[in-house]
Amino acid sequence: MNGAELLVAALKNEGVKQIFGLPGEENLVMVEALRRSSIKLVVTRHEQAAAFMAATHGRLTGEPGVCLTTLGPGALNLTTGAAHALLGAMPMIMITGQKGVLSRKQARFQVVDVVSTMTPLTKMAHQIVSPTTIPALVREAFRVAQQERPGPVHLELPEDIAAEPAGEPPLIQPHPIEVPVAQTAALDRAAALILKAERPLIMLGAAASRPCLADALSDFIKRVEIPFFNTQMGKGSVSGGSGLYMGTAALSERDYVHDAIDRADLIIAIGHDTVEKPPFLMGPNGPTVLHVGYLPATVEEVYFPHTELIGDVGPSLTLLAQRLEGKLPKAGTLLSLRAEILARITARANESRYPLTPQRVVHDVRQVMPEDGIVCLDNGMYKIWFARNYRTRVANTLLLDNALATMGAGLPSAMTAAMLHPGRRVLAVCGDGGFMMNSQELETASRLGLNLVVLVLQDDAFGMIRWKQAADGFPDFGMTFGNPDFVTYARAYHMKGSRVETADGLAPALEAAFTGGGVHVVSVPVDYAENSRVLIDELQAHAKERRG
Ligand SMILES: Cc1ncc(C[n+]2csc(CCOP(=O)(O)OP(=O)(O)O)c2C)c(N)n1
Ligand SMILES: [Mg+2]
Repeated sequence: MNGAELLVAALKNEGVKQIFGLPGEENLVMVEALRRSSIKLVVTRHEQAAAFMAATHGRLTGEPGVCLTTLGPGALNLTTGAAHALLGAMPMIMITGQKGVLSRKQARFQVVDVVSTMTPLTKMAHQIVSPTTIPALVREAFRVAQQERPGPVHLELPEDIAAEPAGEPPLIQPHPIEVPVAQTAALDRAAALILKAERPLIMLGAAASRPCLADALSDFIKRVEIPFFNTQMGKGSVSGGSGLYMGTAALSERDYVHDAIDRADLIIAIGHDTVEKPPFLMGPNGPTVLHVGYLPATVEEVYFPHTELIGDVGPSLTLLAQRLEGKLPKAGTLLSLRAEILARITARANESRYPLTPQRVVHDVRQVMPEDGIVCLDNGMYKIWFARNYRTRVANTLLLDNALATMGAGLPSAMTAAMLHPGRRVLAVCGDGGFMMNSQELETASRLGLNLVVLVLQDDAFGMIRWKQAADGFPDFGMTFGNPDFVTYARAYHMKGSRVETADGLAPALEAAFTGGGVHVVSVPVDYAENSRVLIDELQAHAKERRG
């Protein structure tokens, strides 16, 4: 065995089935080792997409996704994906090539210090300097990537180490990671706090979406019957169809869901991660906050929990429910606000206007997506509308990035979702700005034979920034652009494309696209006048109403 073959064997030992990547000449020994292994090489058209795909694999399965690139330019193209996985707590392994370390036959050609570049963007970044270290390094990389708080790990494999004879060293067998359960004293303290609350409210944050947690969390909510809201990344962690869902905090204050948040005397924040835009702002006079998490909360100006319940969240919640079940007559106090909040949020969702309103887009998408269908958002204005208005009923069926909040991840993340769940409908929702950042991956999606619909919201602008520019009183400048004809663009990739031409045309266009199979691009013109009308004017009027 050479170093690369040993690395591939160690990856296989970790259960890796595919590697997303775009190799260079420094990876050729590794590519040859992959060719002769059972691990599939999924070649993308840009390294950033490979990283987004690997990160989404980590997010959806809990097992690190793996990506591979060359040195220098290829490795640097992984940086945004690394940050996306680091802030989003997605387990991922990045393997990059490098010129030889034992001799420098090409001097400094293409050489940059990738390990140093990756150090602040990962949980661990390491150069492999000898094949002997590979079994331990790979095991350590997977342990670190997977362990709470999950995230990316970088390994650099220089080409001469890849080719170096490695012998047949034994591999290190992985074992499950078990997080300790919260201590009895902490459980008793948390239970006492909840038992005396008059108006309790649960908040589900980003870590509530860990794939292994869905059942225990749903069970806890059902047993204690305390109403809940979620952050954007906590969306979908519990059945949203339950009568306890109060809304999603897509804004930090003054949205309708804040009517409940502002009245709560106790917020049980499960899995909140302060990488997210704050779902509410803690202040000196606010409610008591109990933080429930795998790890203690980071203390911030806007988030400083009064007490914590730290440990494996699922089993800890089960123990907490045993202390609370049937003893919370006031659990549902804030439920009286629910009907009003949800009615305000869904107002005018059926309006027949063309171009379509964002509320109508969300409404129609929900109609064509089955309960287990997966919607993957890129980043733009529509993310706020989907976070506020889209109801989820199955865990991890709305994937969005409210941490790095990078544009360009929508299509690659949907491709991984479609690979992992070939039997489910998968929809990427992108703005015309974000779509064009990684639209070349349409070719990858079609080469992989995926069934996937890509909805492009067309406003010929970086709409979100244009809206903020206007909201902040700046003149309209620098945010508009032209677009290709997206139908022709799709056809150029040998796939189907359609354009929504009427107010009622979106749902049928999506339905036809899903029924037709393969990769299909649907473009829909969107009218963002609703941003200011609802998110500024209407919410300001509502705040005044509440004060008065
Ligand atoms: C990679 C990256 N660049 C820039 C931004 C800042 N940004 C956030 S939203 C946005 C506009 C997105 O435009 P588009 O994709 O067309 O969506 P829209 O808001 O128009 O619906 C920009 C530029 C970002 N989040 N990520
Ligand atoms: Mg746009």
